[in-house]
Amino acid sequence: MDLARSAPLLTTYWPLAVAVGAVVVGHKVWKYLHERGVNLDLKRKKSVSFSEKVETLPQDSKYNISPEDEDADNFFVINEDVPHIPYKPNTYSDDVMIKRSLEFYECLNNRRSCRFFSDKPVPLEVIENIIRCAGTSPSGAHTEPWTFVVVSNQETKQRIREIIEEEEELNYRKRMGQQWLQDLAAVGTTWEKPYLEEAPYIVLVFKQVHGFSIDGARKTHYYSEISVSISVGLFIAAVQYSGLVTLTSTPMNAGPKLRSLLKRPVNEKVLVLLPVGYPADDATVPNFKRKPVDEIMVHI
Ligand code: IYR
Repeated sequence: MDLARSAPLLTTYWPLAVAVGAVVVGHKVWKYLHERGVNLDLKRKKSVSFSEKVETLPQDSKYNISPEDEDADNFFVINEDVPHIPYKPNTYSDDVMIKRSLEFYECLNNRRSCRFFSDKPVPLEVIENIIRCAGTSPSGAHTEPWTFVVVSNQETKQRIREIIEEEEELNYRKRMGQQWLQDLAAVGTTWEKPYLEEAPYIVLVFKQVHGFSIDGARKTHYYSEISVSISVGLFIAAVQYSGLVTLTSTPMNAGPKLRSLLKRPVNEKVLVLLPVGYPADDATVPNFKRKPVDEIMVHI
C-alpha cells in the first residue's frame, strides 16, 4: 500500500482502528478468564442449582473430559467473600489423646477388605451417615468434587454386576498380563463378582472433574482426584466404625457404562465402587500382615 496516500485515511480513521483493536483484545482477555472459570459479569445471573445444570448438560465435546481437566494444577482461584469464624475444636490431655488414638487405631486395624457379603439388610440411615462422614473430607479450594451414588435396587445391582464382569473377564483374560495376575494371586480375586448382587448396597463414588458456580459458569475443581480419594478413606473408616464391611474396587474400563447406567453427567467419572454390608457367615480373608509403624514412619 502507498503510505503517502493512506496517511490521510489513517488520520481520519485512527479512533475507529483503536476501538476495533480494544474490542479484539478485550474479547481475548474475557475468553481467557472465562475459560478459567472467572465470571466477569457484574450483575449476578439467575442462580442455577448444580443438579439443574447437570441435567441440561449437552452430550457434546464442550463438556467432555479433556486430559487437562484430570487434575487442574493452576492456581487461578477467585476468593469469594467467606467470613472467617473462630474455631475451637475439642482438645484432650496427653493421656486421653494416647488412649483415644490407640482405640481408633485398634478399630481401623480390625478392618479387612471383604469379598463375601451377607444379604442381611442395613438401614439406609447408616449409609447416609457414612456418606456424611465422607463428605467431611478436605477438598481443593473447598470444591467438594464428589458424588456418592447408593444402589440398593436389585435389578440395578444385577446390571452393574453384568457390566463389571463383562469388562473384568477381558481384563483378567487379556488386559492384565501374567505379572499382574501373579501379583494378585494371593488376594484370590477372579473376574466373577457375586458380591455386587449380594451386598445390600453398592456405593459408586464419582469424581466431578469440574463443577458449576452459583451462576452456572464452569468451575475448576482443584485436585479432584486426591480430594475424592481422601473422602473414600473417610468413608472406609466410617464403614468400619459402624460395624460393617466394604471392598475398595476399581472397575477398570467399566466407568463410562456405569456412568450412563446411573445417568450421571459427563463431568463425573467413576473413581471407586464400594459394596457395603455385613460379612457373610463363612467370609474369609487372606492372612496378610501389616507393616509395623517403624517400617512406615520416619521421624526426623
Ligand atoms: N479390579 C480387579 C483386579 C484387582 C486389582 C488389584 I491391584 C487388587 O488389589 C484387587 C483386584 C478386581 O476387582 O478383581
